[in-house]
Amino acid sequence: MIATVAAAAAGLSVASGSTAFASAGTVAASTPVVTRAALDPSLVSGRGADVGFVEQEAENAATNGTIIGPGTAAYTLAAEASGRSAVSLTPGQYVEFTLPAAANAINVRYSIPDAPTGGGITAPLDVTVNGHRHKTMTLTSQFAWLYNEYPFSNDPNAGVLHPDWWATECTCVPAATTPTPVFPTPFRPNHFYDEQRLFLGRTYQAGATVRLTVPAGSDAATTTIDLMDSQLVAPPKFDLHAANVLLFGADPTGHRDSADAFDRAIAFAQRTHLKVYIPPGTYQVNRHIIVDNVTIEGAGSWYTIIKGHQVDLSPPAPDGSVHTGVGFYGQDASVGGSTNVHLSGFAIEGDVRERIDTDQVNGIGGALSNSTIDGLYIHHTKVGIWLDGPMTNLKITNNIIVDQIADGINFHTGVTNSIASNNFIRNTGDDGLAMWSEKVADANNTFDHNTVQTPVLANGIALYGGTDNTVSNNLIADPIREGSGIQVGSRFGAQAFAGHVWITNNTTVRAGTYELNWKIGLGAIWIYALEKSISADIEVAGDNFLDNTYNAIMLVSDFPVKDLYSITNVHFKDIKVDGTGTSVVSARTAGSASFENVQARNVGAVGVNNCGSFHFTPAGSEFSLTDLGGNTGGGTTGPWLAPWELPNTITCNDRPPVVPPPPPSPW
Ligand SMILES: [Ca+2]
Repeated sequence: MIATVAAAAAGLSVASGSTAFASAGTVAASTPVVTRAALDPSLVSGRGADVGFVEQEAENAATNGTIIGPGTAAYTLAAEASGRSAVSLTPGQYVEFTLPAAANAINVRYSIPDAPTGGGITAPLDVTVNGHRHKTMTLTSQFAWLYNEYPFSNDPNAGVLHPDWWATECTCVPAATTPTPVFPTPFRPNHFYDEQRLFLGRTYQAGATVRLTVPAGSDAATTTIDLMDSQLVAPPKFDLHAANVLLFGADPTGHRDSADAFDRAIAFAQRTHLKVYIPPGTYQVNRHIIVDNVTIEGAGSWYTIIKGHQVDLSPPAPDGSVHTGVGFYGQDASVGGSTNVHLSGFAIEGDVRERIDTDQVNGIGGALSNSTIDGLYIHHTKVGIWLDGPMTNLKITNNIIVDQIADGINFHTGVTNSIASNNFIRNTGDDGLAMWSEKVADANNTFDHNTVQTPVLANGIALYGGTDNTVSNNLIADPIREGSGIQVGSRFGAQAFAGHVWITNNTTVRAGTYELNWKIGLGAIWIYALEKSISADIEVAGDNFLDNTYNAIMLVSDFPVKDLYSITNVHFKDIKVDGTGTSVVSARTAGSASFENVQARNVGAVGVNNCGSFHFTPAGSEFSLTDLGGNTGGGTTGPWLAPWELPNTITCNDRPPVVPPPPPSPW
């Protein structure tokens, strides 16, 4: 039951023509349009996470509401939506999905307005299945809506947080400008969406209709539905041969704090070499559970919910945290870290509503060597999984990490021989997946077959330094601002890149954001020399860059360091570029790269935008391209890699007109 692109177009036409139908109350159920990252699944086959749910975009469903987007401008509801489009409903309106496969559970991604003074509101959403009222969900914007400059604010009325910082809106430093510019409020609103899971109470077959209706009287002036996921959740798992937390006093109703009971169960399990089992229920935990040499299994992430509220710490903790909250933490690396920890089959529901970088309020933290994290659902924490190494041999598999204040997963400081595979990451407030080689290099790690969607800030996947790391078979969609699909950057005090960097068989779509400070478009992949030259062996092979908002490939050094750092030893091979708003390659650095079998089509500007390091001497650009053959295709300006561009013809135009490409199609 995989719909085609043609069916998707049909779905759109039903939706867009729905107003006339709506007045007669006869909107027909549409053919289900299943997508992955808002694309026909056949276009991303074999890439990204294999998840247990199917995605349907609201903009492809039946509705009497209003389709918003597509649009990529930061600080807009459309840009943060999957596929850059969603459906906005006023009270009384609905969107209706037809199940493409049997399902007993749904997940709704939505946005409702903030309170006038911040802090969020709640609002109802009625769910009917096959015309029968099932339940009213209580939507919330308490975890959405950030404003202003880093590290952001929950106050929509606040003036600029850092008047002594350069602001792109006025192209000035407000505190040093007369008269002092005043920016309209809310200033830089973002992080609009949230998502919520719901059991349907029974299994419905393919063809059943799930209608989401905003009831009359909702406090939300508009309720925007981005998408619905549906799935057939397996029954809960039971383990009778384990240390059951209920026997140690845990409360599955969520009324009493269960943290001490968890500690007792873990201590018993460590003594007796049993697993810890957490049966179905909601368990209140408002602090870190320290884990070492223990296996903790839930009944499944839909059944076993570990949920906490944020707690103020006064005085601050030794690590600087001023809050704590629910999280499973290994011992700190400074005392040796933890080992042999295995966590699986439960949800962590945090309560993080603001970004405080010194707070350890992550879902999983600490140092976890020789360990596994599998099948968790991590929601509303600061970072889903933030490791502070040195540590080694961690496997992170099959997790869903959504609605985070900062990153999805970060390998920070000396994480080695570890892998994150088949994870699904959506709506992070910073990089979806990152390796940050601060102080000590991350080495021999792999991010493989993950899906990353709609990071509202920064990149889908980012490598900041490191040795012999791999990013493979991932699917990355819809980065929104100050980042892009994949970044390889010498930034944030990271150790230099060394050995190889393999970026292989990934697909990006609708990537390449508008860099608000530089006021130029970024590439879907961007290699960025900010603090060091980049000269490791970078192999970019087998990747597909689809529907690139600007260029597909960018190599850049920041302008103030353009004569200090270069990017060399980069090799692109077996690449498909389907649609660029501007060029295929944008080079804004000294250095070189080779290209072999890089096929491009629907290119919106000259194939290579070559600025080099901006000296514009008669010798040509400071950046050279090597044509190793097989580089075909192009756009309205001719072949993308034409002989006249080689090896270093200056073609510098950072802001050419953007030609929106057609939707991606089978190659
Ligand atoms: Ca959408």
